[in-house]
Parts: sequence; structure tokens; C-alpha cells
Amino acid sequence: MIDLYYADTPNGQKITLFLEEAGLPYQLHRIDISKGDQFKPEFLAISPNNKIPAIVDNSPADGGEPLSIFESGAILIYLAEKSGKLISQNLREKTTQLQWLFWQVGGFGPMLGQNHHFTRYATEKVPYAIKRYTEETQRLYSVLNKRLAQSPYLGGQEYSIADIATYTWARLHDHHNIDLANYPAIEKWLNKINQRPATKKLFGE
Ligand SMILES: N[C@@H](CCC(=O)N[C@@H](CS)C(=O)NCC(=O)O)C(=O)O
Repeated sequence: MIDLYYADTPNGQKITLFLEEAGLPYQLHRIDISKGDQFKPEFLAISPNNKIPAIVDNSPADGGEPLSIFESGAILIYLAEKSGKLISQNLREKTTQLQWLFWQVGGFGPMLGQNHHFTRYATEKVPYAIKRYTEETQRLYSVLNKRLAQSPYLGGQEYSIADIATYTWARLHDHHNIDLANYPAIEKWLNKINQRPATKKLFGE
């Protein structure tokens, strides 16, 4: 059984989407990040950077003590390797999947997050930051669109953890002021993922 420390955000949803796809049993522990639950010592013991998601695997493959993991990319790789699902066994496709997974956790997530913050939440309007993160968001969506125009999924032929990680952010394109009419390959890919049973179960799309 996997214990998942979770809030209903794109980073949290990456892990529920994976677990539903892979059919791994899990127990959800909600962390209310608006109330500061992420700073409680028992959560920090699992996730020292005070962010969700985090997991504890109570039956790791080495048969040892429960294993805790933080950072969504590390969790996805761990769970994919544990289950043998949503990661390719082919050297080249797996390497491509991991590149796009790191692209998401290092760029597409953080930059879109900053965009959302400065365009919607910041109490002070900072034109420089709004311009910087709006342009960076558009650039990243263009990179994604170009990749998906060449390939059915981010890693190549197979749906993988790279698509899962990117999907939970890109489905919120409206929040990023992105008009999908300008990114047709992304729209097609989103529609395809929306049809998967695990996606429908979690997002009702
Ligand atoms: N790089 C981290 C980012 C996780 C993250 O930003 N989590 C946010 C919610 S989406 C959070 O827990 N924020 C609470 C805080 O910063 O105090 C990952 O990919 O897991």
C-alpha cells in the first residue's frame, strides 16, 4: 500500500493519475497547504522541502523499512519502476520519456506556476514579471506543441509518466491564458488523454 500525501493541485494530481493508471492501491492523506499543514514536523519528516506530493511505500521491493519519497518526478520514476508501468523498457524511448519528465518538473511546471502567481494572485502588479512569465509560458507551450506534432506522446509511441506529469498542468491552459487554437497538437493530445478511463475517473472529462 502506498500512502500519498496530497493536495488537489497539478503536482498532487500527477501521482493520483499515475496510481489510477497503474492500478496500485493507495491511501490519500490530505495536506491543507493553505493552512500550513506542510510545515508540521510529521510531514517535514517525509517531505523536507515542505511541499506536496510525497509518498511512503510500505512494501518496497527490497523488503526493508517503509520508504518515503518527495518530489513528483522522483515519485513518478519510483512508482513506474516499481510497477513496470508507464515507463518504457526500450533504452531510447525511456531516455526520451525521462528528458520530457525533467522538462516538465524543471520548466513547464515552475514557469507556469510563476505566470499564474504574477497574473492572478500577486497583490502588487509587476509588469516585468507578468511579461517575463507570460512569454516564457508561450514559449514552453510552443515547445510542447512542436514535440507533439512530431510524436503521439512525449516519449515517443507510448503513453508514459512524462505525459502524466505534463497533462495535469496543460489541462489548465485557460489559467495560463493559452488559446489552444494556436497549439493544435496539444489540443489533440489533451483530447486523447481525456478519453483514458483513469483520467475520466479523476477529472470527469
Ligand atoms: N518540485 C516539486 C513542486 C511541488 C509543489 O510546488 N507543491 C506545492 C503545491 S502544487 C506545495 O506543496 N506548496 C506548499 C508550499 O510551498 O508551502 C514537485 O514537483 O513535487
